[in-house]
Amino acid sequence: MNKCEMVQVTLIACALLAGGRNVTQLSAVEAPKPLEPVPSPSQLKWQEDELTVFVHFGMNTFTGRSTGLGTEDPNLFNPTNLDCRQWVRVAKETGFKGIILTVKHHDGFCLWPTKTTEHSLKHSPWKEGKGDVVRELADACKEGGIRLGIYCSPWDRSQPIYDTDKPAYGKLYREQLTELLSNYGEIYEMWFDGNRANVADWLNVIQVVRTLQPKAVIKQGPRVEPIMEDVRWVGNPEARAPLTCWSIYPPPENTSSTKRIWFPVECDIPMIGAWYWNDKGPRELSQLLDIYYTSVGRNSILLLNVAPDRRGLFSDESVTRLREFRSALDRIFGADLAAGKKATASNIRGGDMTFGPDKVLDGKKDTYWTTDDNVTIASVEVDMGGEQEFNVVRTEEMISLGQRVAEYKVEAWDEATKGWRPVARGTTIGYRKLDRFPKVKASKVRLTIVKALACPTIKSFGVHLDTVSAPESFEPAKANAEYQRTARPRN
Ligand code: FUL
Repeated sequence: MNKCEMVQVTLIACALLAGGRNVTQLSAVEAPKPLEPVPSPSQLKWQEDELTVFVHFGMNTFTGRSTGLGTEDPNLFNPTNLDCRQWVRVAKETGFKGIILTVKHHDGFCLWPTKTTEHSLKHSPWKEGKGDVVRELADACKEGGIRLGIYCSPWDRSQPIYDTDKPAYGKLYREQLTELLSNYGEIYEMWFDGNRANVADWLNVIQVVRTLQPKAVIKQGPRVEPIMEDVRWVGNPEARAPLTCWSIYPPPENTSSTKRIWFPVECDIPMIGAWYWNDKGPRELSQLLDIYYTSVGRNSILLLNVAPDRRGLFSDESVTRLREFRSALDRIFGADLAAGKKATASNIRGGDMTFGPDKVLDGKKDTYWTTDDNVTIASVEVDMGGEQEFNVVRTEEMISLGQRVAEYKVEAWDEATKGWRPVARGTTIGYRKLDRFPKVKASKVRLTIVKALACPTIKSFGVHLDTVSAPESFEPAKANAEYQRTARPRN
């Protein structure tokens, strides 16, 4: 049914209900107006990817350094069995939607036969200098239905002019980007690194991306004002988004008069390797799950680094771990105890079931429950039709209409006391908020929006049982932990 037909059906139903009385008052209920800022179509698609793979591969893979010097001999680059199709196959099979490759890291060694420098695989023994890793990955991605992203470090230690002639380096860098963004098909994310970036003519750098890849999202590298990028770094090495995570920037509680933009948070972390391959094994599954909860589960996305080994392949251990991760996520989120169950709400916009509470349980991404414009405190109650055990709730806003919720709580019905018992409370929701808590048994759950910038628009509410995460992960102190500056990354 299209929108027009839906309106007609609503009108007919209302007319029937009203028994023909006062027909002039009957009108289709208008959807809430978007609350600016809202995501661009590319930002929305990016957020919906949820999981993407970071591939740090290049000279460092062979030297064991995490930051190369720029003077390495190109002869060192010699993967024995490079197969980008394997990366893509594994990414696809395990539910990742994009791959971002370090086509040039700080050492300046280029993984494509660039015209801009001799410091590239043209002078390596791999495929007798005739290879092009970016081409191989681009082709594999196209074939496999995975989106391709590019990391090309602004900092380049192989260029003597890097510090001495910033504008000249800026020109060379823009030429590199022009090659990369013109010759390899659609790029979904241009990933800039802030580390010692040369910001000469940064506006022009951004302009190159906008012109050549208008649909790409740009990840902020160096912090240059005004902000022209689309996505920002989470700001810590643990892939731990803050509990209060606004995609609105500056956040609503900030009184700054700067125009607010949609500027969502990206979390990145190595699953294996210290970004680059280092002969150590991958993280434990329980750690990966914790990372998922603190990134995707806190209104962010996860860009998980899988370092290929010196053969140019994801190691067997990496592949196994990624498969375990996928099957754990399927086990936890594949079954939703609330799906399709009975829901009631304290307020329904205009009394129109187009915006009814059942919409949070229908599994559709274009329907939502919402309230009248003046109602910002409201609740939805789900009757699961019998007692269920659960330890996770999943709440999602319809972010195409803006991020609205500033505070919420979740309660479970306690049969013994015949009252509601709190199980989780939080501030922002955004694209997805996951709350873990010690297991409870209940037949009914209630989500209450306590504070919102405008009428809440809730796309989904799910109730899950996670039997895979480590038991301590459900303890409030761990489940709700914020990033501590003293915390050290594993690698
Ligand atoms: C950092 C770099 O310095 C690291 O080597 C790595 O590439 C990481 C993703 O970004 O800024």
